[in-house]
Amino acid sequence: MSKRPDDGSREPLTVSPPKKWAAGVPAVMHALEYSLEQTSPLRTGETLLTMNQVDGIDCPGCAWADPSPGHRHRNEYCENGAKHINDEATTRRITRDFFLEHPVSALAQRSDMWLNQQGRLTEPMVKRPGSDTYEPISWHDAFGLLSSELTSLDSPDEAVFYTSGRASNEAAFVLQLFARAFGTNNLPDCSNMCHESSGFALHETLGTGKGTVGLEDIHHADLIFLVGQNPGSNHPRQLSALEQAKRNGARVIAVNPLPEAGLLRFRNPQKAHGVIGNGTRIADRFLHIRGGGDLALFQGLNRLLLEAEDARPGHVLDHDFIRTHTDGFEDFSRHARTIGWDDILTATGLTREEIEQVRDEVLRSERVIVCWAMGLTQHRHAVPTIREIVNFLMLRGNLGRAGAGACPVRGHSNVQGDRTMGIWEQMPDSFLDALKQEFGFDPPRAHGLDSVNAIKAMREGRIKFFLSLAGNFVRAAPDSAVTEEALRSCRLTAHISTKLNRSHTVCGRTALMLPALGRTERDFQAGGEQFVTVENSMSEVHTSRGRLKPASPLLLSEVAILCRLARRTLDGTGNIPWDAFEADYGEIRDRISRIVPGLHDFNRRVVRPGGIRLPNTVNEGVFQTPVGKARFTCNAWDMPRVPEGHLLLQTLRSHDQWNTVPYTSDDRYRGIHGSRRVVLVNRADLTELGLADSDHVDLVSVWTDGTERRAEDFQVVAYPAKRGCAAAYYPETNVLVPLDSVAESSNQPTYKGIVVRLEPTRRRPAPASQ
Ligand SMILES: Nc1nc2c(c(=O)[nH]1)N[C@H]1C(S)=C(S)[C@@H](COP(=O)(O)OP(=O)(O)OC[C@H]3O[C@@H](n4cnc5c(=O)[nH]c(N)nc54)[C@H](O)[C@@H]3O)O[C@H]1N2
Ligand SMILES: Nc1nc2c(c(=O)[nH]1)N[C@H]1C(S)=C(S)[C@@H](COP(=O)(O)OP(=O)(O)OC[C@H]3O[C@@H](n4cnc5c(=O)[nH]c(N)nc54)[C@H](O)[C@@H]3O)O[C@H]1N2
Ligand code: SF4
Ligand SMILES: [Mo]
Repeated sequence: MSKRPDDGSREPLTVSPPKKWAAGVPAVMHALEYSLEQTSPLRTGETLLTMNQVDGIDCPGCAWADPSPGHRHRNEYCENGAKHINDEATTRRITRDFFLEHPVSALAQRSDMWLNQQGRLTEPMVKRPGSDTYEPISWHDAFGLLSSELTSLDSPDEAVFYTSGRASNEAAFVLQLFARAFGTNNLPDCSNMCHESSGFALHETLGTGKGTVGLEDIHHADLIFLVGQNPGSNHPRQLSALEQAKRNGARVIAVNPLPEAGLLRFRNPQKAHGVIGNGTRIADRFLHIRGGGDLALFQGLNRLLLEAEDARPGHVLDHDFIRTHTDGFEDFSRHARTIGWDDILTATGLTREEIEQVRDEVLRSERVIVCWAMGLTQHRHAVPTIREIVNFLMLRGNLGRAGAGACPVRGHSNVQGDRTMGIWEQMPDSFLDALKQEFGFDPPRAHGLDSVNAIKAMREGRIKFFLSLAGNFVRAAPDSAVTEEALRSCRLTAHISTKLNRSHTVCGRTALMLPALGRTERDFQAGGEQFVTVENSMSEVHTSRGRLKPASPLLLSEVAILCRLARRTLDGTGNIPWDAFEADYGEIRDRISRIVPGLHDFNRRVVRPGGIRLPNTVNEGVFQTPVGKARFTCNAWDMPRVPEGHLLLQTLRSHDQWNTVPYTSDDRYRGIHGSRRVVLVNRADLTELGLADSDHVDLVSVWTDGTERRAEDFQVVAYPAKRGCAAAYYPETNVLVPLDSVAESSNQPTYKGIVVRLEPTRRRPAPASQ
């Protein structure tokens, strides 16, 4: 049994009732408190006042869209955006002496929170074979090491290049260009673990992997579903958009196994009525669904809509839309009627009346939007679930028109842009052909490795080189112990990062830390001051310009790091002007404009206020599927199978973390303070399991490979979670997620669908060290 790791908890756990509203004045206070702990009032002002403004810094938080230029508030950010930006703008620094005091083996025992709190990385460091300490290395020597490892590989496919969604379009484009010129499509990214299931389902049915709605559509919808997402913590300004939609008469239906604060009521801190009033009710209807029950919910709704059409032919379905734009309706309509109510009610844990009431709301609404996030994508049957949502939208023509459509709410601020730039192990031939034409080399055509398959290949000794552009792969990936062992088997691991994280402590034989400028910082190159571009969840591409002095004179920009590495390694493959790219990012955008459809004249158009909205084919009535139409699909009923005495565990974010990086051990909206090692369980489940509130338990995951995966010593919190459904924080629980437990087709880890049993903790380990 492994020792309980230090999780950074400082206080005993205290629990208060979950909050019934999100934001308001406390949100502003918490943001300021965290910001001032990290940095000075002056720097806080400099970052926050330009955040999300035209010509300012794009928030490095989530991918929610900004209002159009004339409609931005002076403080166009949320509590969490302020925390994210000041976490980067911190005045704390890690210097070379730090690593003398903290060898790698000691850092590996530290919590994710502690590692992040040490501040910004300031110079390149190397851990050499056999050593336990990072030591300084010049950039020149670091590139030498990287390129000699790369050129000594037996095949380019022994290298893996991971990207996290913080990376700018320019850095992402340069990375994929380098990887492909080097000869591999091994370009896994955080999207493999995030919205991959959405991409697969939407591609298959609509011929595009992206959402179809913009902010204006949200404002003018009649009915908005929020399914499997927690906007109060993870997309806080979505609440402002919902508030506006509600003022225009919209109704909101939230579907979630947890009654999240942000789904219930919002007190807008930017408005007087949000500061002193009761705020706006968000969800008019809350469906307390069983985890993994969403496929059955939409199957039930679709069946009810078809039956409503039988009762009133010509009044329910949008026959025009179905006839003109879709394929497969007859098969779907036959199949949908075979899904039985017993199955639907078992999977959802809802009553038939609840689902019928939703049908009535749908029938009253002209314009319907479905928003979703990780609560849908991280299940085994995620792809069929999202396909069923597309069926649901198409039945009443809720696609391709104002105020209606599909809204997968993206996570990282530029995760969507990175894909547009070619960060995908399976880019289509059209993109690769365009690269060939532009740069005169033949990109590899065989699909590369995604995140899960990259770990498997490492485990089998097929990968020798791992480079990561931002992110924290070791903590983001499933099956922590397996992933760590896989990474350690590499000859070289290297991370282009701003802050210290656990991935730096899980080293290949040689390990490199390559510290980069962050988005908040000024970026001067030979061609003058640079800006970068990003794409939000609504396909808007715009600029981001840093304002702060760099954390250290030794930092390089992500683009500079990648261009210098490419120049050292490639020996002239392709006609690629790496020097010119580094000197002036406009040169990169020029090339992008000839490769990515919709980004023509990129340099000129992107600097206009509001930037460029990429065209969405669906909204133009064009469906790029093999049949040239949107496709209805027949999806078999499915739900997670949970044996007696077990619970379905979802692993999720607290209010106070950025993905793998917890900021504090509190989760204000859920009333949890002082510890992240908690598991939220319905009180009736606890009684049935013979457990009591605040008992200490180990979480043990049950998987077909017979291996026992255990996360030790969690405290039980009785919580209004759906019966049978537990929740605990990521990344502490990633150790429980089997590498083979993935969504069908998309290969996305099933972080929200893990079968566990709770075992009383036998022996409480000594308190964690700080
Ligand atoms: N502050 C902050 N903001 C963030 C992030 C962060 O870590 N911190 N991360 C960013 C990233 S990369 C992403 S992808 C997004 C993630 O945004 P979310 O998807 O909101 O993130 P999660 O915390 O994973 O929450 C999932 C939600 O789905 C619900 N859920 C779980 N299982 C099911 C289910 O089976 N059905 C239904 N209907 N609901 C379910 C959970 O109860 C929870 O409310 O947030 C982005 N924004
Ligand atoms: N159990 C479980 N696991 C999950 C999830 C879940 O819901 N449950 N969610 C999944 C999802 S949706 C995602 S997106 C992934 C997230 O996975 P990642 O994107 O890999 O992880 P992050 O925590 O966002 O990465 C944080 C690190 O990025 C670096 N960084 C931050 N800003 C910059 C920058 O500007 N430049 C550079 N070069 N580096 C920077 C810092 O060093 C920081 O430590 O995790 C996935 N894993
Ligand atoms: S909603 Fe997202 S993008 Fe907007 S300020 Fe908050 S964290 Fe940043
Ligand atoms: Mo994500």
